[in-house]
Amino acid sequence: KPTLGVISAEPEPIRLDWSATALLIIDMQRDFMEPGGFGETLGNDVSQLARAVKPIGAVLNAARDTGMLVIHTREGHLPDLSDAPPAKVERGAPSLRIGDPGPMGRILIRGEAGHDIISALYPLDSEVVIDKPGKGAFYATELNDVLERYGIENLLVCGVTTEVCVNTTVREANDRGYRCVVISDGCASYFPEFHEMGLKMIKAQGGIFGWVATSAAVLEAMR
Ligand code: TIU
Repeated sequence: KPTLGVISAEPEPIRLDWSATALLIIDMQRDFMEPGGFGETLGNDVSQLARAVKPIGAVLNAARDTGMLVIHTREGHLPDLSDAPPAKVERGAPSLRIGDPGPMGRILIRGEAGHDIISALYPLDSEVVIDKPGKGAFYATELNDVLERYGIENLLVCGVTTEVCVNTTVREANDRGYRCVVISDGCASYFPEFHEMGLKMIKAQGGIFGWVATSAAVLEAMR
């Protein structure tokens, strides 16, 4: 396996040292992905997210084959909601709010079925799982410590949703000095136009927050 790869990305190709690169999979949780989950109770069309599962699975398999560090995140809160600010809990859901009982357990609460990652992308015991109370994966988590411990400089980022948790995480990562390559077909949004613009915002102005590449381009570079 090569130690260096060049990804055909936008706005320009990027050369990565795979030993300093991690795959970061954002919030592929049942509450966001599956009918009956939190995302759908907010009135969203969860079928829009399903298309990201296969591309993520392909890159995940390649990352596992090469021994790349794999990190999964989950958005959620402690059962007592002590890490859920009222400003967040009050938002969004007229019928079901964070912590309320839902069809897959309490909404966005750690340990509940709906909070867990979908079976198709389920983490291996050897992989890192980061539980985050916010949209960004760095806020109030150990993510930066993990990345420093493994000598990570570059992130392949995918997951849901493009304009919310993926964008927030990529913006935070960019400020912290990580090069982010966002996998375009490995991200999705309930709103197709937000997905498209969310990717454009990252790669505009010479890649102001990072790079964007297809899963096929990432897989080609990893071969
Ligand atoms: N993971 C993530 O993006 N959390 C959200 O709440 N996204 C929405 O688009 N609602």
